[in-house]
Amino acid sequence: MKRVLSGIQPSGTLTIGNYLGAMKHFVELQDEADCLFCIVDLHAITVPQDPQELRHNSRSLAALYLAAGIDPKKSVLFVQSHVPAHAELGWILQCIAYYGELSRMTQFKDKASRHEVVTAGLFTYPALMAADILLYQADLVPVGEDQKQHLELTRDVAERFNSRFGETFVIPEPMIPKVGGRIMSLEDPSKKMSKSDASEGAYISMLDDPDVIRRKIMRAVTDSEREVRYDPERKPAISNLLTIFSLFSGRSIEDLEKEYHDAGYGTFKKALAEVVVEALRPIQQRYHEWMNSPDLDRVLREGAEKASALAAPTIAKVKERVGFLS
Ligand code: ATP
Ligand code: LTN
Repeated sequence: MKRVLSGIQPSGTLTIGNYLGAMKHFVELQDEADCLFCIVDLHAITVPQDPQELRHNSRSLAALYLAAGIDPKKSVLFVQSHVPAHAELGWILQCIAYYGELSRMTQFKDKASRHEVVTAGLFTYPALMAADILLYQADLVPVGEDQKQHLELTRDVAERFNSRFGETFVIPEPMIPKVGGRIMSLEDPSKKMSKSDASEGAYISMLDDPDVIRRKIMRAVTDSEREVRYDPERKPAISNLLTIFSLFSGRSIEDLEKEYHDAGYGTFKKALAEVVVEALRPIQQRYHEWMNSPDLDRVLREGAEKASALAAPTIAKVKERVGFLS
């Protein structure tokens, strides 16, 4: 069986972009692969986080994973900081990764331009992400399109380590959905939908109330011309809404184009809002059940134990290979 690992930052409430680009696929993969899913709190602190809020966001993300369908009997769900080997391997890989290659990361350049203080951790972030993946010898990493460059770096660092110290790491492959790998902002279809966007109207959170979802969709920007047609070049906003509609309803884009071509944007958006509201309703309900259950903390405790045991042989081998005293 293939080993799968992915991570999400507890840096705010997940958007439907995170869900359609990543989490939905995690749930599907559980039946065919040996999966680990991580709440990457060490990554979250690369930008300032309020301690109280970070604790809440980490629990909340765990509850969302479970509510979306991650089954702790099939997958290992854990918090990154509960397994110290991530930080240990992260440091070692910082000493393998080059300054030059880290400087080329577009996520770093983008985040650095948006924050007043730029920490050293934000810069070396990709080396820690490489550690998350390589520690478990993952074959496949399901992520949204924005993570492609980080995955390439992970592969380069793993190959460099292997050629310098001998075969140690499996070289992982990214797994990026053909449709939904990059859900765009509702206010600016040239930008990706992001949970840390300054404007709430840009994204739909997984926990938004039905009325908020309806309002955000009705206010979403559209394109010139009136027809509902999939054309990402000329009609990026409507194409993004069609993608969201298709992924939540399971209907093909062609089918939706046929039904809504001449219906007008208003009718199309109303139907889309109902599809999103109904798709999120059961997830939101299970989310609140998990948040109020002591089982949530038990799942994370057990997840940390399982992940630590899986990480132990790799971190031991790495330390031996680089020449640390045992
Ligand atoms: P932040 O805005 O706080 O940096 P984010 O919204 O980009 O965060 P992450 O925690 O960094 O979210 O990402 C979790 C997963 O969701 C990753 O696999 C990422 O590629 C995916 N993802 C994020 N945004 C989108 C999007 N707009 N469309 C599809 N997938 C996405
Ligand atoms: N960098 C990713 C989050 C992340 C991740 C990982 C994804 C951290 N570690 C390991 C896949 C595998 C992000 O910003 N979305």
